[in-house]
Amino acid sequence: MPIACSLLIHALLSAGAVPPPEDSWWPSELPSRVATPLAESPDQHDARMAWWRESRFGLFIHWGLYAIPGGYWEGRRTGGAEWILNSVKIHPDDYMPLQQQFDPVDFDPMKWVMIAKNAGMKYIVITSKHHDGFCLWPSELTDFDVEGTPFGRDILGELAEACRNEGIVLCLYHSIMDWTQPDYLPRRAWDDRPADGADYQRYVAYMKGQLQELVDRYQPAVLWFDGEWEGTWTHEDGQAMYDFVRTIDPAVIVNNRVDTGRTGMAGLTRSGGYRGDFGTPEQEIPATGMPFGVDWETCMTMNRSWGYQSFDVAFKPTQELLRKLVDIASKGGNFLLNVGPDERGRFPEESIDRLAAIGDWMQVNNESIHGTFASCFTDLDWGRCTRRNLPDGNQRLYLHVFDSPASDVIRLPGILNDPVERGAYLLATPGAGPLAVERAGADLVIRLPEGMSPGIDTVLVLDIEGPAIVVEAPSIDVTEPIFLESATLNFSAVSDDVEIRYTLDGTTPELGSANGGIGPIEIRRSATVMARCFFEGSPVGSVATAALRRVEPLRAVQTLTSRPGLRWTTHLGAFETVADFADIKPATEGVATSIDLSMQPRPENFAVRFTGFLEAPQTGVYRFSLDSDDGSRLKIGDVVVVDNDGLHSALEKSGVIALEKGLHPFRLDYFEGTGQDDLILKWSGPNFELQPIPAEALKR
Ligand code: JFZ
Repeated sequence: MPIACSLLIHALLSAGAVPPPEDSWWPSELPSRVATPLAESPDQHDARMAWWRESRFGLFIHWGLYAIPGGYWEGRRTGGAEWILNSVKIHPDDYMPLQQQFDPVDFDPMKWVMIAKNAGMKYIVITSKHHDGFCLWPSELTDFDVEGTPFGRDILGELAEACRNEGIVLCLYHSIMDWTQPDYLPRRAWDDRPADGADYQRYVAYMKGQLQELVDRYQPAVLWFDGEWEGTWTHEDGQAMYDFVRTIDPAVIVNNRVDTGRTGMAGLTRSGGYRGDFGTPEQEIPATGMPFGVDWETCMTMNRSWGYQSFDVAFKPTQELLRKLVDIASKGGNFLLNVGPDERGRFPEESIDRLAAIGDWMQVNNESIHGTFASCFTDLDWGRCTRRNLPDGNQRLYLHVFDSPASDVIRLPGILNDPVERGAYLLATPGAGPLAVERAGADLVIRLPEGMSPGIDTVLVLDIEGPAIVVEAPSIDVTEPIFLESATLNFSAVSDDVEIRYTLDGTTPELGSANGGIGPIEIRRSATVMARCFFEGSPVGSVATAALRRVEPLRAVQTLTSRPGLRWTTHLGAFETVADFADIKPATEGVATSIDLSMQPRPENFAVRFTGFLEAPQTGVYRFSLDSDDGSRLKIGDVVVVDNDGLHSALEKSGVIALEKGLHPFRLDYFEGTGQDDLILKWSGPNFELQPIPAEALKR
């Protein structure tokens, strides 16, 4: 289908072809096409992300051939769900014939869409293709698709239409890893199909062709990539794929698994130019949320599996699922909750029940989720908070009471705004008498209705004057935790209405302690700094602490001569820590003037050691940031400055050390097990920002 057609469908969407919503809130219109998709301004970016940010809640659907075995293979309960081909080591020739059994006679896309919609979900992400390579739409580029099944129907097409009719946004999960497509590499170890003719670049072209089909046929609003972690998919492939899909559909939103910048299960995107519009924490919720402006979506199963397995009945209770939704919204993220339909196309009863119960709550309280943003409080002992800006410049707080408070009041700690006159009320019964709100120093205290038991989550509404100003611990600004002669400290708080008091001897600051609000402070001795805010004479928020240590710089060494470049050696083996290759003799050796993996002897199971000297341009404090996949360790002199050891995906760690001007013995150990590989070392120091170590500083 030509681009003109997807243009038309976007036009239809914005022209209101979607039936008008019956509830008060609805996603902003999907943005229309822009001429230069990749050079978007912050405003254009916000416009593209708006519907997604407002939605907050979506349905993930993992469905494919794997629903037929459903975790059983050859009469045995094997588990594995959508990974069964891999977990049971099934040969593609034994797996692919499942296609002939795929006949989900109960598939009813309208039923699915209504279940999602009634649960308060605004979008659906379904697997167009999972790791097994089977396609849920009739693809021109493969026969391993739904067209070749007894069922024969275009599943994505029918679901897209049902979504369109109900105003649910259709999104697609698309796997990069593909266990059956003949050009995909690496092959599973038990897959003995001849790999001679396999051509990974042709596989990438196949993917692009399929994504073009998907965009043309179904206009997915999100492309949710996955399976990017095998070493064959590179950062360059990721960048190119992101740019490709944004070029064929400038409005599309793309997750960060398109590129190689994801940090494991935590799912956030590392710094360094990695593509992706949002982070993808998996089965977990970031403990403290993310800084404002970082978009993320937690995906989670209701039981333990993504794909269908009849025996997996470990479903989380409704209360837990709903409170996760609220917790995520209170941290500014989206919740993508999964259902694995069975081989007939039915959602498990347990999933249906839970979504219905969530829907009952959302019916009354959805205003406290959709279109809201993160809490202004880091910690509330009675529940969570979400917020919305009101047209008059005031702010609405939704106070989600989870647990029966010990008394009949809840406390909003450290909030300096006054409530607007109306007071607080229950979202479920706005007309009932208002709840009294009183100021108690820096806190607001709200009286709960008598005998209230919160149930899953009772939502109170409180409008406050202007954007929330909440006093917590002051921030202590200091360049590094170690210093040579002296260090400069700065304190700051969110409001000038509070005073900052600090101590340097590890005692809790009191009203009579030194005043931290009058400019920078210089210290010359090691200190445990503690600082706290005071409002009208009383302490507010917690105590901030920082340990600052005065140190001697590591002595430089004298060498008779030094030459440019570090010496490197490579070592072969399946290592799990950097110690494992200490005694393995080198496979190759040479000299490098930059730290990278250009000398890597093979794609997997190898190690590299760099040795020589690092030249510190000045005496001072240096920070080293070491990002590697898998493990690495940096030693300067006898000091382990950064220990990033062990088998892991890309992970950044940093450490500080004070160095005298001159040469210092340097050793960097790195190893790669399997999958992607990466090694990035950067430093910052006296008068320069974090950057790669220049060739001039590397000696031997
Ligand atoms: C991936 C898939 O393999 C899985 O089948 C499902 O689709 C899920 C949503 O995504 O699972 C992953 C991906 C990455 C990690 C763990 C599970 N990881 O990096 O730790």
